[in-house]
Amino acid sequence: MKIRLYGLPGSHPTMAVQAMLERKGLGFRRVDLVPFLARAIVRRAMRLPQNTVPVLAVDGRRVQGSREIARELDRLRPEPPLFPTTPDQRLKVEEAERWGEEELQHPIRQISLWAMRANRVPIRSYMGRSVMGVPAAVAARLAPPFIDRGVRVNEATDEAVRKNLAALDSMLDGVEEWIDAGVLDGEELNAADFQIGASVRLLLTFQDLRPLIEDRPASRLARRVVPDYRGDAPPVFPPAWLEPLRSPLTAG
Ligand SMILES: N[C@@H](CCC(=O)N[C@@H](CS)C(=O)NCC(=O)O)C(=O)O
Repeated sequence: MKIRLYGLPGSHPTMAVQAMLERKGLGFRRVDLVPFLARAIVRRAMRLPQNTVPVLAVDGRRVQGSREIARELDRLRPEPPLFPTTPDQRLKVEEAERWGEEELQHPIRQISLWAMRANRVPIRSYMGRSVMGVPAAVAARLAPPFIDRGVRVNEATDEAVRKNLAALDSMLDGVEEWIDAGVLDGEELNAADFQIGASVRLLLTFQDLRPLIEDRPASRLARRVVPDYRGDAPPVFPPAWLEPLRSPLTAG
């Protein structure tokens, strides 16, 4: 079986799928596309309905979207399972996974894109050796206009990012309620752990966010899901935007 994972440098849903593939012990090759060009490649060349990554190709057959791919991986290799077998428990994991994809993933995408536009230097650190055959050092130099477009398309405005950072504490509280309830961070990692953990793990690559969240159970889960996440960004967010994370009880 030949498996390829198409992604983007730094992409958290791509990392969620990568971690699931590794957990399943499935051999694969990761191919990172050029940001923004990926849209045309995925939509036109691959003829997929959405213009986003991750895309998994299994012997040439393509599956798009982190949630769809999780189900495909369970079909391809049932053990260890990504979803619980009891219907009641499965529903809970599916709800957490849905929230991770629909509610958590995008604010974190906006935060990351905003940070990459504010300081281009760390872009290189999020890349592997090459991006679509272009050496990473060159790809990093070419990246800024693509990042700018990503910022526009994803509406990663100052206002949105400030709002997302203010909401982060309560989002992580929600993750921790699921951990307490045994839906997340159980003995066996499930699809929701990967979906949510990879997103929180991306936040931990930002030096100014890291000390504010790293001791939280949600961050411990994130490191369990993805022990090593490529990328490291120096402080970039205006201190006032981080205030709600420093003193969550007085924020608002
Ligand atoms: N929510 C979907 C979509 C993920 C998504 O939006 N991926 C971003 C990268 S994190 C993307 O492909 N963006 C296209 C681009 O920036 O050109 C999933 O989990 O698969």
